[in-house]
Order: sequence, then structure tokens, then C-alpha cells
Amino acid sequence: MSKSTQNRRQFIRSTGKAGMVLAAMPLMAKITPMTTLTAAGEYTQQPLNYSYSALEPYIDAATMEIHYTKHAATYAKNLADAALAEKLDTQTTPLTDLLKNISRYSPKMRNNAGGHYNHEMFWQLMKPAPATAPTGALADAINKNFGSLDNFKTAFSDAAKARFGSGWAWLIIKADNSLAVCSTPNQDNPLMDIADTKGTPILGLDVWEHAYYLKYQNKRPDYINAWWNLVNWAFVEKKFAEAKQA
Ligand code: MN3
Repeated sequence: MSKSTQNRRQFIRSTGKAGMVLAAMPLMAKITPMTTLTAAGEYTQQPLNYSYSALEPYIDAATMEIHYTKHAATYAKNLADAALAEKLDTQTTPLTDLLKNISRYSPKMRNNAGGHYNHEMFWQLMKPAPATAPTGALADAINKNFGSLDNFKTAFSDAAKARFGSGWAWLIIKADNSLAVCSTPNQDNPLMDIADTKGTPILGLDVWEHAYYLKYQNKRPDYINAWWNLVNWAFVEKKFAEAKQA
């Protein structure tokens, strides 16, 4: 018996039931999947699953590093500040619940809650050398709603190109389980109660200049075309399945 096991057993014996609960907590934490975050964890910037250079040649390492460590990190920090100032309990309020009620909060909360949520999703929906097309139920839904994958990509790219100034293009699943393409200004997103088109985003593209200017300058369409080479369809399929159940 190791010393730590011995100490734990003595601790349980000496503290009774409460001690057993406490002693069991580290074991429970270990079997919780990494992707399941508590409400509080959702408010914290998560590690990138790949290196800053992993998305080259489509997105360059310098852009990724500045985007992740400066822009996105600042949204997370400012969200924490806004939560404190506006007495939002991040321990118990899922981030999506905040977004769905964002009109009750300040512009600072809106910009930074959106900015944090959008970027945390954005990092995950890209990966180096992904599958080139969705499969299964998502592929069926895209074909049903848009006619073909190419038609969907054109509609999404057009929304991304047409977004004037800074914002995002989205693929969303609506309340009736249909798919739609839309775009939002600034750091808004379709979960927000103030959004023109509402739904659960399952794919999103950052078209702020900070996302592409170093490599593409004014050529946003080239960035959009290149980005399709990075779409992590397995992640989008997972988001689709989760949103459909909800
Ligand atoms: Mn950005």
C-alpha cells in the first residue's frame, strides 16, 4: 500500500462520510472527459489542440499566435472582468445561457462573452488535414437544406464575404432542426437574444481583419477559400448531433 493510499484510508476512517466524499472527488475528476467543462471552465480560455504553425499554409503561425494569445485571450479576460462587475455567477451559469439572455447585460459583456464563445469554438472547428467533407446525418442535412455540399459552401462563403466590416459567418441549426447560413456583426452570434437570425451555431468563420490581414491583406475571399481546407468536419458533426438532441 502506498503512503498516499494509506493516508487517504486513515483520512476516511477519521472523518467518516464527509471524508469519503472528499476522497472520491479526485477520482471522479479523472473519469470526466476533457471536453466536458463546468460552467466556470467555459469562461476560461482552453489550450489549443495544435501548434500555431499547424494550420499553414492556409493560416500563418504569426496570425494564429497573435489571434489566440492577444485577441482571444483579451476577450476571455474582459469577460471575467464584466462577470465580476455585473455579478454574474460563472460557477453556475452556462455560457450559452448568458448568451441567450445577453440583452440584459452591458455592451462589454455582449462583446466579450460573444468574443470568447466564438473563438473557443473557432479553434476547435479547424484542424490540419481534416476530412474534406462531412458524413452521416450532417451530410444528409446539408444536402437536404442546400442541395449539395458545394451549394452550402457557396452560400456560407457569400455570407462571409458580404459581412461588412468585422463579424462572423455561421452555419446554424434552427429550432425546427433545419440548417441555415447567416452572419453577425462584431462578436455577436446566433445564440444571442438580440440576433436577427437565431439558432445554434455548428460552424463559424471569423472574418475580422485580425484573422487574416497579415497573410491576405485586403483579400478576404482568398482567406475564405483557403479556410475550407481546415474545416474539422468531425467537430461540426458532433455539434450538429448535440444541437439536434437539445
Ligand atoms: Mn478573431
